[in-house]
Amino acid sequence: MQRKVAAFHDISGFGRCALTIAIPVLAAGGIQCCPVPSAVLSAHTAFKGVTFRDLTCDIDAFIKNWSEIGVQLDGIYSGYLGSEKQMEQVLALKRLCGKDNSLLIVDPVMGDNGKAYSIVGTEGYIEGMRSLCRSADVITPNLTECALLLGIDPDSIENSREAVTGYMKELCERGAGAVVVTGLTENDKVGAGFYDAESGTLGFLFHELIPVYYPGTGDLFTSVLTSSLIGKDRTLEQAVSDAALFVKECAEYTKEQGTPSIEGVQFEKLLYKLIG
Ligand code: PXL
Repeated sequence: MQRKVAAFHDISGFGRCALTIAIPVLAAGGIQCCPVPSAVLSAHTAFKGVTFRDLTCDIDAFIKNWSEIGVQLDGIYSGYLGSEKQMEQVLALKRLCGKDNSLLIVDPVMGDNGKAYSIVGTEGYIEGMRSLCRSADVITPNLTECALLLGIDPDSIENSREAVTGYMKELCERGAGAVVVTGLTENDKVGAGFYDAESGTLGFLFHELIPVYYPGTGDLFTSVLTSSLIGKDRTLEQAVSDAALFVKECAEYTKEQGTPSIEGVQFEKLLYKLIG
């Protein structure tokens, strides 16, 4: 049976992030992606003057309708959320439409490079994301998001394997099933750490750093991870490896093509690598 995953993210018309990445990547992995648009923006928020329409008011009825028409999900994958209330709506979606063994994968999108995104207006938003992460099977914060979740000043978060192991274990103690920390650096390499509390699996994976910052690579990483875990029954370690490799290949290709970094990575011509 083909698997179904709800992708609860914004749709940003320009700039490659959120649903414009999740839908094609999950589809390439053979999954039926069912989008729940958290907000509609003209472009992602690194651009100037973007429009923003929050869709929180529509989502209770949206989920109620899915439950009435019998939508049964193998996974719920959340990313950029438009409001605190949406964190509860992600949980309601799992309760009402998730199969018994459905996976909740939460990318706690809140910031990058030591800075919170504009959507993170209040401590309530961060507290809501902490609470959502406590119910998740897998969370994929970058180091900035790790700091926000743990209440550490993002400027003093540490990048060492030892420190990141401690952060991952603490996030699992608070309730997450497994944690993948993205965007780590080590000797001119970039990579991720992963820890699964149930199996005790702990590891780090690094590869060559492509020296350009592209927005949306976190969304690409977690979309590939979700596609590998749910669509291909890969282990956490294999899924982290699939995701890291694909992001690296897309960044390398985009750098060769020389498109503006603010437009994100060109993943479209490489999607075929995710098929099968
Ligand atoms: O890539 C995360 C993301 C998702 N959605 C919107 C964003 C960003 C990052 O800037 O602006 C709207």
